[in-house]
Amino acid sequence: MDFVLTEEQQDLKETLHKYAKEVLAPRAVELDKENRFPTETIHELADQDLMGIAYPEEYGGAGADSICEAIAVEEVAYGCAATASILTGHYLGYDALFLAGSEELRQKYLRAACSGEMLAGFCLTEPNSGSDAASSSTTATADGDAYILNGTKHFISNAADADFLIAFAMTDKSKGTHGMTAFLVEKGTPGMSIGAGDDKMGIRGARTWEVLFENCRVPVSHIVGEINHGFKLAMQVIDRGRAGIAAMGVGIAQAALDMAVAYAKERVVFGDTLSNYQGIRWMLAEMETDVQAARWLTYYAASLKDTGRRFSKEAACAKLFSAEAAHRVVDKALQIHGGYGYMKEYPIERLYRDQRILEIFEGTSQIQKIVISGNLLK
Ligand code: COS
Repeated sequence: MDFVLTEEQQDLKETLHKYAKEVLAPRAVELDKENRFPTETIHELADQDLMGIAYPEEYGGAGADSICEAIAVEEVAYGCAATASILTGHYLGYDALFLAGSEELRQKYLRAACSGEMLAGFCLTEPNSGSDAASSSTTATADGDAYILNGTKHFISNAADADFLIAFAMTDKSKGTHGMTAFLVEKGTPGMSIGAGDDKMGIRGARTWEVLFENCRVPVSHIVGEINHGFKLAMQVIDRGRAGIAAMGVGIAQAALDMAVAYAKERVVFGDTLSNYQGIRWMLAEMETDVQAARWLTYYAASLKDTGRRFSKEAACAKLFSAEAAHRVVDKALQIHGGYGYMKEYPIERLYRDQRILEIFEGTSQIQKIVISGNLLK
């Protein structure tokens, strides 16, 4: 057990921290205003080997460990939460291929996704099926050497820009969680179309979309894993993704804390800087404690990703705590900024909006509590 980052992890952290501050943070303002997907930034992330940082080199990844992946997400989120969300959405999009894809699918799609030549998306949520993921009404019906998909997905990250989506559909509705299957659907497949884009409160550059399947024919060779094993696969992928959302929380919280410290040192009230008032100091101390606790829970959950054993509880603990810690930290940072914190010219206003999704996507905080308590009581 070692609480010190390795040299590789520390170097990565420093390099990306600089990139986040100098390049991503200025761009974040514009992405938020324009609700624009940052294609140029995604190419830069690929150039820095981040698109598949913790996946094996034989599949186009960088072969680093999952703590490096958490550090990458944390630092990207430090500069731009929307860009970090695109990155985690990409990992979530192709992770099923890594866990259960055929060698043919891995060689073609996993390799391209890890190296950044292709962008991926995870296509599970529907208008009437979010937390209750098994209540999906998208169907896949066998037809010779293919399955025909019909249904509507929504809130799908990266969808319009993705080269492929891993879509989940019911192959046997009567079997519930044992009747769902995962399919790889390539961009341009007849019958799949991208519907309306969402106008979100925060992480606005990380566009999400409606995806429509209308008699969309997907070859049997594009099934990921086994028929009717898609629900468990989706849950495994989401467990692994939750460590990434926790890392986003750490990055956003650290950014807000740094802004609060800088502001407290320069803002003068009643003849002294804010930093010399005990009320402000106590807030900063609580924020730092939240950031540290979230970071170590996150790195711990991330480290379990590499063990291959199930870590649903630890991932849910990290996601729950980090998302709520980020909420507390950003809220206090905004309070320290006073009226300026409420204004769009200060980035804290955007962080306040960006943070909020962490308590909702990849399982709400309430779902994390179901997972954690379920593990304690089984
Ligand atoms: N890893 C592996 N298997 C899992 C699993 C996981 N994380 N979670 C559930 N399973 C398995 C269970 O072991 C069970 O298997 P058996 O029937 O063989 O025993 C099966 O899947 C069904 O599990 P369960 O009965 O717990 O399913 P529920 O429908 O009750 O749902 C929750 C469980 C609520 C935990 C799940 O639906 C969930 O996480 N929902 C949130 C989904 C989400 O995050 N959506 C956001 C989309 S991505 S932005």
